Amino acid sequence: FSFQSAILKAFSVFGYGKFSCIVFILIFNLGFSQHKIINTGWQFSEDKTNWETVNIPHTWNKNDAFDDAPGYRRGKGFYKKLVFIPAEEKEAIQYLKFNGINQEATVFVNGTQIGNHKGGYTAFNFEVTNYLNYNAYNLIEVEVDNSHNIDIPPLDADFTFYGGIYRDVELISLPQQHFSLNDFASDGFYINYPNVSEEKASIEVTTLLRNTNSKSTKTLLKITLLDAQGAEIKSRTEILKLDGNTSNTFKIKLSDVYKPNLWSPDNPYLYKLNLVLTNENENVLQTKSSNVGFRRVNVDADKGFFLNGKPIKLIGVNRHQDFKGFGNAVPIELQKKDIELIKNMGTNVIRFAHYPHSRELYDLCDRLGILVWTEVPIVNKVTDSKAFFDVCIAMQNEHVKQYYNYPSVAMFGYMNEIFIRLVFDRNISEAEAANLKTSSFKLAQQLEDLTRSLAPNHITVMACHLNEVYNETGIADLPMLLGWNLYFGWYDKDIPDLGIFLDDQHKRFPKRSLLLSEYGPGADVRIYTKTPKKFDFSTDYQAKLHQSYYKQIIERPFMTGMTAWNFADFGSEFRGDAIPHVNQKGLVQFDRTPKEIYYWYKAVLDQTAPFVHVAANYLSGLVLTNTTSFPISLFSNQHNASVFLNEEKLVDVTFENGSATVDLPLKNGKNLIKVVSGDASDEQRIEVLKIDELDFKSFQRFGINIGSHFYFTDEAHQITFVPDQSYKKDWFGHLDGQPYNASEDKHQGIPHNIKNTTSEPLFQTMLEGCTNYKIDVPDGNYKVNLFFVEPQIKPTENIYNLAEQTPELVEIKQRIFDVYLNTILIEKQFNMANEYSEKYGITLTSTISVRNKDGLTILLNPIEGIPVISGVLIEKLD
Ligand code: GCB
Repeated sequence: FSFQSAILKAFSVFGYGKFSCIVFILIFNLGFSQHKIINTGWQFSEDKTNWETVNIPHTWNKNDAFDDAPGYRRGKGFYKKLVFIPAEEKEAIQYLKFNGINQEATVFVNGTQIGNHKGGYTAFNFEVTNYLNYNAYNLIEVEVDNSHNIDIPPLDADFTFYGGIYRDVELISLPQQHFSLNDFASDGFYINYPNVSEEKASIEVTTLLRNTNSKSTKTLLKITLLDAQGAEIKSRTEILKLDGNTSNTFKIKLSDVYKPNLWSPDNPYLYKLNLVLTNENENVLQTKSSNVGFRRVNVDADKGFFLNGKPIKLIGVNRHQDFKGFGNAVPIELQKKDIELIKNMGTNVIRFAHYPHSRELYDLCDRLGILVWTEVPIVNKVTDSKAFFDVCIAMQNEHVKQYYNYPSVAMFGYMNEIFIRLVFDRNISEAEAANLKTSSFKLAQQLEDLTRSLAPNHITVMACHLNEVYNETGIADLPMLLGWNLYFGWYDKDIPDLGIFLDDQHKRFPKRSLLLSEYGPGADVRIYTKTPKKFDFSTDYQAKLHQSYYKQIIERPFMTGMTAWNFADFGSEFRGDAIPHVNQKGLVQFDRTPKEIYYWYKAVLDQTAPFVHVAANYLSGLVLTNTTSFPISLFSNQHNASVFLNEEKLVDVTFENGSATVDLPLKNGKNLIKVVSGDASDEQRIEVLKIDELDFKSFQRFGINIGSHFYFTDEAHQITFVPDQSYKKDWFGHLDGQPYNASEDKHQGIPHNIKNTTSEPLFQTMLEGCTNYKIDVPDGNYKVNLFFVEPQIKPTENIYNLAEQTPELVEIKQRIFDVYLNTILIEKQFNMANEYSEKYGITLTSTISVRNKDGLTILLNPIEGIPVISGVLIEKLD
């Protein structure tokens, strides 16, 4: 009976949490392992001259990826830190482990380069034992580089490649015999489930045990399986002889578990596997543990996805890891909230796109019950070079091996839209195109083979964009499950074309299993309309598209499921939707505030408790012009509900596809909307301004979003701009002009990334060719703001706006006009392209006195080209 075995006993009786620190303090000298997280107090510099103190997670691009200047700093960043290594650790084997550095890292210890790693989203480590000084400070330096590098994927993608050390850095001390860290920075053991059924399940553990001593050494490995309550179910101890100076592989099988509690999204039952490595005298050398979830997954081309032999429709989201204000350096607790939000929405699957995310999140998916598709960032294009292929193969090895033991991980992927550049780059020659097809296929084949051989309990996946080239090249036949990223009703055709496409694919390729791996329109919560249209960025169009897509997928049993693009808005530097540098297809905003569509998904997916929701979150400040009612959506997982307006019962509604719409006779001022269904209820207060006449009696300011069919609630101007209309007497509207680039296919012509404003949707939509705009205000003094932007300056090319390339924008036409308010000249020879070198949000402000019941007329008098105008805001002065 030794002290060590007493400690070991304590472990098995009380679990590891309580005792680990005592154990660690008392027996470290005897060889116990230790992980230190060294995130604080790093020095960072962009030029090795000016240093600042930073903590990990860190990125140098969290601001410049969102500022007005195009691009973000892609280059080098230097980090350094002093770490004291005590004399007591002299016998230990030491590693530095980096959990995520984007995208290339070169590491130095005390001035000596110890290694280099390529790839920004997987962990790596280096053994540093021989480079450390004991009882002394040691200098760790990391040179990070996020420059474009043709040998590192992703070469190009619709997201920002923030540079920096953005996941934990660890210093690991190990005894001479330990779980190897040398197998692509995995944990040194892999859990397999050779068979899983309701009757029984088996576990096989492959361990890699390293012995750095030159002599062969006897060790004991105790493997214990505990149930969710911590009770021991199975245990096995093996005496293992470790050869000297090498890694030793052992396969150990536990006896079958009968009537296992199977893991699923509805029942995320987790067993726990503990591994305790001891020396001959039973002194603990190292302990490891892992979630165990008994689950079996497979796909059927006609019947969809199967979990534990039962069909399950996968409905969920894609996720990117960045967050407003943080870039990719997001505290892990904040990231975990994402997974909780996703679970609360009722989803059963996440696609971690387009790269492996933090491992803690996969652990949470195990616990909460969310199936996972995880992939490496080989996106848009490959480089046909050995160096690129080598990085890809190493990356997939790291990915599969590091994420292998999470039972939630069902699907391992390796490519996204790999032919998009081939299809959209204008200057790719035919020969280059042919070569790209061959090399991409070759790489895909290698990655497919590798993934299948490494991960026998998983499904291999890949995602394609809408193009025949995936079928022609045969690349689409490689994975076990093929994902299509489909944007019908956005980049392509119309919403109902989704089903037509899928049916056709299923007919043509009846043996393929399919998943809708991406879909969704951009949506800005400040934009809403009664008449949603493609590319208006309204939350209403978002609702329309998602609701229809859901129906179309549910109706098709052959579809394994769907993952919305994207869970949250995310940073994409070159892109501008209604917010610059942000892709706004999220179900929640960049700061994770839910958009209304989030609640609709909850209504159709989450059956855990009765749920109703009033989708009027953003309507406060609504301006009703000449109308008494406004349609408001209600979402619920119930059949029907009662609607109350200002404490009075209005109507009973029935929900279809999770949604119902009521026309609410809102009153001027505060309104309380309430929905009740059984025990569930929700209410929303909104403030409404009713304007039946432009008399400026109950209001002082009035704004029109000229050239637009949608409302825009603008924080900067503290007003909701109302949609435009053609002129009506005693009211307002345009007498001539057309919405600029109104045709649905012309969306790329809408100016993005407008500078000097946060009111993009006000500026982005405009009338072209309007010379005469009338607003019939009563006599009095007014301050008038007119809003303009020159839409032709510097169009940004965006390959994701697939429907159209815009050569006509290259020929910029001159546009000069005089601006009058009634008879007063406000701006002579207004020539925006001449005055501003960039797309600028321009406001012309002037006061005017309206007399003789003239009302207000905005006159744009063309001198050259066609005038444009984006909006007007009128304020009564007295
Ligand atoms: C896609 C890409 C994704 C983009 C998305 C979009 O197909 O896979 O990375 O962000 O489309 O929003 O255009």
